[in-house]
Amino acid sequence: FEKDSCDVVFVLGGPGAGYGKGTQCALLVQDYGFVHLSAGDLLRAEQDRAGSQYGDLIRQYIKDGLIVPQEVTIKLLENAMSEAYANPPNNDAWKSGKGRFLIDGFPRKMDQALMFDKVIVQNSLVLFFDTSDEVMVERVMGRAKTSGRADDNVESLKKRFVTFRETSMPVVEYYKEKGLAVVVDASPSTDVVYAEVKKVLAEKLH
Ligand code: UP5
Ligand code: MG
Repeated sequence: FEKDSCDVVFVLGGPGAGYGKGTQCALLVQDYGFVHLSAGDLLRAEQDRAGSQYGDLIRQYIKDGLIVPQEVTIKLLENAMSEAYANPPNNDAWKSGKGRFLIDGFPRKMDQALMFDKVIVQNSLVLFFDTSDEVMVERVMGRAKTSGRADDNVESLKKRFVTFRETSMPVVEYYKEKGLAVVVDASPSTDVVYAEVKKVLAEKLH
């Protein structure tokens, strides 16, 4: 696909379930015509795909709260982006011929960020959801009752916290230094958070 004609917004937030990335992305898709790609969802789908050579590897990394090697995730994203260009959504944003993507839960490690910039698109914006550990634990444990996710439990969550602090926060700092990151407080209710998201994005999106 045409790499110049593409807007990408990365959506990042704390260690696992809790910052409501997925929830906010669904709202943004409705209002702005983004195609939403969740790196975690793509990895879970690949893990469950019959015949995938990466299934066991992905399962182990996710359970341990570790970042799956970047080649796997970038390949899945690239495929999904190509697919969106082949079957674009029928909305104003895409009619202009420009692709618009929300990439949720990625990049979580510096090597992914640098590789995405190099092989896919540069100067993506980052929407960073910030909140306390307490809020996050409460939300993930709420979701755990119904999510069926192998990493929605206290043990995996602890590991995801460590990975977030040590591995993913430097990525957020990197984009902040480049003036490409906006921070939103994800502690209030979904509506309040979303109002703030729209405000900060309006200033950055064209
Ligand atoms: N909720 C949300 N917002 C709320 C609000 N404002 N008020 C009250 N409740 C709110 O939300 C979680 C829960 O909170 C929901 O029940 C919601 O109702 C409530 P959700 O929108 O699901 O949160 P989200 O941030 O999307 O959480 P998610 O679990 O998807 O984030 P993670 O970042 O942990 O998970 P992800 O799927 O991105 O990654 C999982 C694993 O995949 C990683 O740990 C890693 O092992 C692997 N991975 C990679 O290796 N590489 C990648 O690039 C990406 C992932
Ligand atoms: Mg999610």
